[in-house]
Amino acid sequence: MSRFLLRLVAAHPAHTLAKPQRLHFLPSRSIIDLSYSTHFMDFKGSSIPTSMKKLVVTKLSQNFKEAVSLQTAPVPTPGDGELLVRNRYVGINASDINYSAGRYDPSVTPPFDIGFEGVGQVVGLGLSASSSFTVGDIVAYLSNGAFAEYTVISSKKAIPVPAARPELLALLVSGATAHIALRRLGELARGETVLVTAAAGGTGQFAVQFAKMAGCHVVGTCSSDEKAGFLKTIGCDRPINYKTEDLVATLCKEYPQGVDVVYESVGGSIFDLAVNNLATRGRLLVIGFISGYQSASGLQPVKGATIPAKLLQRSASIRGFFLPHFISDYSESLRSMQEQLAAGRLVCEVDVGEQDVGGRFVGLESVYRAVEYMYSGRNIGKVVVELQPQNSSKL
Ligand code: NAP
Ligand code: X1H
Repeated sequence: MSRFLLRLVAAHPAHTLAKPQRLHFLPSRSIIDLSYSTHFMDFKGSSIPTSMKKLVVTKLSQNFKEAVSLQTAPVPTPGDGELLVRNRYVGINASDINYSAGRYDPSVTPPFDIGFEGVGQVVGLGLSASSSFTVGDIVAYLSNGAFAEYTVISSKKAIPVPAARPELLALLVSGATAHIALRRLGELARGETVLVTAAAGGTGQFAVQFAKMAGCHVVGTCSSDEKAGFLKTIGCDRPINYKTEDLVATLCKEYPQGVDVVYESVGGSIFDLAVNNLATRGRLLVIGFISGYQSASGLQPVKGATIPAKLLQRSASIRGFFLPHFISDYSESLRSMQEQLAAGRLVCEVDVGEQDVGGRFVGLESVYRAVEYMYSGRNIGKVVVELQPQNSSKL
């Protein structure tokens, strides 16, 4: 079994075996008078400040800079069954701007926290969480409010990992989306042709690799020759740089029978192109429509009226996929991907902005730059921001 095996705690009760020393160290902030203090100590003596920086949505907008402000806030206290995590890496997702626009839950009003995923160190525990975790553990998680130096998460959402590695963030949302969507909705068969759009991005890179592993011929779209080169290295049979090659003409010429499956996350004219190039009994997976997210509606017009006729004529189908609807597949999916990563069979490309003019994405301030970087189409792999709180000594 892999040393880096990811486990969902809730799904593995064996992990809840308590070590005796875990039961009597909790830094109960509720009984410490912090009014004259700037730090309190956890039981291993690491220093936790009383205040921290975090990103907060203060105004609903798809313009991330306008919607989100960097604030100073008290470091939160973990309640019963919760952990306080000092974040080391946080993941950027295209949908961060759907979140800041309030599209996820229109009933939620600002201010609210943002950021879907993080990896970091447990620095405090609420009561019952101490039976599963100890201070110093490294955990990855999918939970709201990751764009903060410290985040309180439910211990049920904490995935124990041996080290804080940015590659883990690539698996949590991006990898799991490709793995589960292709498995549940793709119905891939050996020898079929799979088209992946935004193929060199966070989730696209995994779709390319999983389709290849399923014995398919993989076509991937991207916006630069550097991305096309990367796609070759991960097994993409036919990278297409849509900036230098005519996508419509290339597909018509090289795939006249159409493609069997499309992993589609761009939307608009690329969605139309995908519909037009579906093979008989083809499946178009709607993973997202990033080309629309920066608009007021979040949508990008498509040629809707012709879709039913085109599907009928080819017995083709369009299938939507949203990761939270497949949570029952999540634990097994992460386990499988972790095993593949450890065995060297899966590439988790991470982009921490080294090629950006502003340099590496370090610190919460650079989340703005990282979102902008993604939306200007420059990332290769998963966009990740590194956080280095002043008191981070163990990571
Ligand atoms: P990503 O692919 O790492 O980055 C986005 C990529 O899309 C860019 O590198 C760029 O690649 C392209 N792009 C950026 N802005 C664009 C624009 N305005 N118009 C057209 N193309 C643009 O991002 P990600 O976080 O992995 O997300 C990719 C897609 O997957 C999004 O649609 C997202 O919503 C979706 N997603 C869905 C789920 C789900 O549960 N359904 C989960 C995760 C992600 P190129 O220009 O090189 O193609
Ligand atoms: C309850 O199910 C959902 C599904 C999607 C609730 C909200 C959304 C949403 O806001 C999203 C979304 C979420 C994740 C993702 O990777 C892509 C997208 S696109 C999107 C959306 C954008 C504009 C809209 O008008 C509606 C939904």
